[in-house]
Amino acid sequence: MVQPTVEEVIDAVKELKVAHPEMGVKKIFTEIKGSHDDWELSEKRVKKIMQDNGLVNAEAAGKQAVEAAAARAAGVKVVQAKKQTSPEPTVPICEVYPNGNFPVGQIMEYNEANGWRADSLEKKELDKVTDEIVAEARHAAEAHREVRQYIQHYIKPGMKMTDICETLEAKTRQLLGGKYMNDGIAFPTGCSLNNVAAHYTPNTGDKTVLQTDDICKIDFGTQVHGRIIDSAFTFTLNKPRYEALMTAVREATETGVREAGIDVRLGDIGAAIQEVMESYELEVDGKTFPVKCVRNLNGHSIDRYRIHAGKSVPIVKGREGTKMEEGEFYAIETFGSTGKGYVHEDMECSHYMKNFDVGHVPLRLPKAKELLKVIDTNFSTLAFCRRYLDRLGCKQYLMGLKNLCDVGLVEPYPPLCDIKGCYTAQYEHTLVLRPTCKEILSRGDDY
Ligand SMILES: [Co+2]
Repeated sequence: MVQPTVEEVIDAVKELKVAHPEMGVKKIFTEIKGSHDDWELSEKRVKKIMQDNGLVNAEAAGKQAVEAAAARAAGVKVVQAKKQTSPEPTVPICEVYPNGNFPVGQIMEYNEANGWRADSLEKKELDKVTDEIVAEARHAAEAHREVRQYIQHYIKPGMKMTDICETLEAKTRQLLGGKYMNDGIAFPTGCSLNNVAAHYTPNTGDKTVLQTDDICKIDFGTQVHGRIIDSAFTFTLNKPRYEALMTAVREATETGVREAGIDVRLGDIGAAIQEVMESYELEVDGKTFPVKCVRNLNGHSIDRYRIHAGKSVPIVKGREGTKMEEGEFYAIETFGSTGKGYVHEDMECSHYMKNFDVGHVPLRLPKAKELLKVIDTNFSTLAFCRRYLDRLGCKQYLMGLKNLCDVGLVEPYPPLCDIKGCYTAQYEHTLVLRPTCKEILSRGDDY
């Protein structure tokens, strides 16, 4: 008989916990004795070692053991997780989840026709193959949740929009920074106000201040290795005034999220969204307005480093017969308006993005060449705004930028506005159509 070391006992316990996380002390002791008949070991000692090493709590110990075993198999040292700070998050997300087990989004089962996928062995195998990609998106999603809950507490009446955006972006950089393109920022922080539905972020020098009666769409993106989370909510300092409009849009987006699925026709999703959205009205300053879908805005498929990957998800009924497919990522976003329900480009442009498909274009203007190099290095095909160029130290770049737009290398995305005096709201989630289930990556306890 030999006396096993503490480490040997821990290893034996963990091995059992991997397969049977629910196993208690008594059973574990019996099992160990069974497989190590030369060990001189008492149940009391096993119990003590388990207690001392946090292996008693069945679920936690099981999960810990699974992670440790997986890490050992991969030759990785298990790193101690840091705790996120609150109410202001300051710890990089990768240090809170050092073993890469980022929080899973909300899981929704597919409807009847695809119900079989949840239990299909083949689909489960496929799920494992794509798990690494999904893990990157979950990493970005966790940053999104932390940043948005922080900014909601940070915003106070009288703040400049510039301050709100820069604080939000600095927080993303802190939580994702260092390793990823533009420090994990996927696109500029939208903070479109009132009749402006999308694509407004202040340019340098913009002194716009958030007013109590403003209704602001905070639309920002995070990304890890190009896996983008595109998610938005509506913010106001006067909730009672806009409650009905915000509820309409939140419910409309939820409808889109619920309807999305493999083989679902995009047009059918639009019809379902419209029905919910347009069942609401908003009474404001003694006048009643029907809530309309903004019919020329839509959700979209997302690909790596590509915010709009080609498929659009309409938010009104139509004839779009294209279907969603397995493995696709989608941003489901809806916009409600008390105006025309139609947006046009207006105001100074702040958003720009390199055209994903365009190849080499010869440039004559040295300023344009110089700027293109900055864009390729810092943003690649991710969207950026003028403030990002300013903070990189670019000077007098507007001519060069115009040239890049003129030759089609870069696309400008000006603010999108409904008629003056109206109000618009937006909610948006990013989801992935996994082989076995739908995962709402950006789901949080706020929306
Ligand atoms: Co979007």
